[in-house]
Amino acid sequence: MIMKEIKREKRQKPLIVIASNRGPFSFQQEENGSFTVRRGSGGLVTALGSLAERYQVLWVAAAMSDEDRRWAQSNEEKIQHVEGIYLRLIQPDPDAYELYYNQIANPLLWFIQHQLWDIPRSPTINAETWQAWRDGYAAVNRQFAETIADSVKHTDHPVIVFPQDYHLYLVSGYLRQMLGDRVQIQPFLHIPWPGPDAWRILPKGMRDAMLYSLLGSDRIGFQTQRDAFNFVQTCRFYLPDAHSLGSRNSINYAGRKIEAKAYPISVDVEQLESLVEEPEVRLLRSQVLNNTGDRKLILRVDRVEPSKNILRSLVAYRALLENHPEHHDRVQMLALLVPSRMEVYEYQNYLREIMAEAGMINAEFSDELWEPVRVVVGENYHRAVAALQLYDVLMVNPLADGMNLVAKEGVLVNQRDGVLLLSEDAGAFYELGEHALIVPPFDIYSTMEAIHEALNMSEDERHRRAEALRELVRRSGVRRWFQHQVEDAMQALR
Ligand code: GDG
Repeated sequence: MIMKEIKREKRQKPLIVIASNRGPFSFQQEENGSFTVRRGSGGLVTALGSLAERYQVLWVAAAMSDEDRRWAQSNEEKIQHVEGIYLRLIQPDPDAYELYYNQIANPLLWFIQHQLWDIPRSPTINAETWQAWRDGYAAVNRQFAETIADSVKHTDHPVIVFPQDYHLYLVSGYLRQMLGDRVQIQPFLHIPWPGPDAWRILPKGMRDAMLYSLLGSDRIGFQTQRDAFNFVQTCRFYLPDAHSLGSRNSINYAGRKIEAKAYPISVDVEQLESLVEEPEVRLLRSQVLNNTGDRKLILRVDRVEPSKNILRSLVAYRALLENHPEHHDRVQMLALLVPSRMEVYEYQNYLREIMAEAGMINAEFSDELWEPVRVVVGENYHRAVAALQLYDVLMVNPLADGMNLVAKEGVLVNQRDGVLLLSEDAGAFYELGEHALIVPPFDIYSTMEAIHEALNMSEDERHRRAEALRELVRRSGVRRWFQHQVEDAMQALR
């Protein structure tokens, strides 16, 4: 019924299918049984907002909570129209989902792609890993593909499917088997794609399945050229029948040409520029200001995540206070940390180490008026945006990061001509690096020197750099990011 509706409506327009682990909405059930919808904050939701007027959009995602599941079960129709988007939630078997999410995607793939393994000790691939791969990762990916195939089977529109990120590497292959060439398949990977060496950790059976599946796509979107290039090299290195004929940006496989292309993600410029005017953000801004006083603010905003390299920035800050006592009582470091994967031992432990290091810095350097570093753990996006307006130095020093949106948000909303300290291993480096101070993520000495340089930078230079950065972000934007991907897929449909 709903598919017939999709069919009648906007007849000539392509149907865009987004597939992602987490969907754009969450549901809450009220006492009277009805559901209220809460819109997620991800960039893709925003990007689609404007596209939904021009295209039909179907979003397939996994139900995240019992209420999401109840919402999905309460509807006779499998696909519902919610805020301009058609939505279909899959309900994986909880055991399969656990294996897919907590055994393969988050520990194994995330750790390989951010190169976080301490390889003399881990990982150990054992029978459980293989079972998690088959009964978890592959099974849930197949369920996504089956759901997409079922949702589009009656439409005569051109269909473009955009599977998102490392949770769904096997969707392209399954979909190609199920639907043949009648769909365009174009995954986008939000996280880094490392070179061939990093992938030796993944056993050949899993690696081949993942790479061959991705080669079932028409083109694959990455954050940077570097990721796209690494993907091409990985395929050439491991797959004897994948070639790169006269191009660094595509693979020829099974008579088809699969493009690897960079689409750097960005932020919602309009939304952020209006958010900073909201009363709640203003209030939080004055709280941050009260706390910092007239000291210079060195800020970082991250999930508690080892790849963000929070600990080394604290160590570098300690080195600054040791080597440059002129900054005592003139600076404050503020780390706004969003809890993430707190059930995982490595993440808990990482947070403990951060708190201990911050505590030691305060123990050593504070006086009755000055608290050298504050670490605030909790979720508050408005507070993050408020603080980003006030930094003198923004510390973005990840070991590996697909893009890092904090860097882009920061330079857009900052009001103090603050200086961006940016790791050369953040995707954002390729767009913003020219006007930032570059910090090599492992090098604490250079990081300390960069903080010192930023704190001493002339107003003119700060202004020049900050203006250039702001303009770069203003000219991009998340709508354009997605529009480029849609245009490329449309081009191929013609
Ligand atoms: C992955 C990739 C890639 C901050 N405080 C809160 C909060 N934030 C916002 C930030 C920013 C977002 O969360 C974090 O985005 P990042 O890009 O910095 O990092 P990841 O979460 O690792 O994102 C990354 C991104 O995907 C997009 O492709 O750039 O490389 O790793 O917008 O301002 N959000 C909420 N509460 C807070 O307290 N909800």
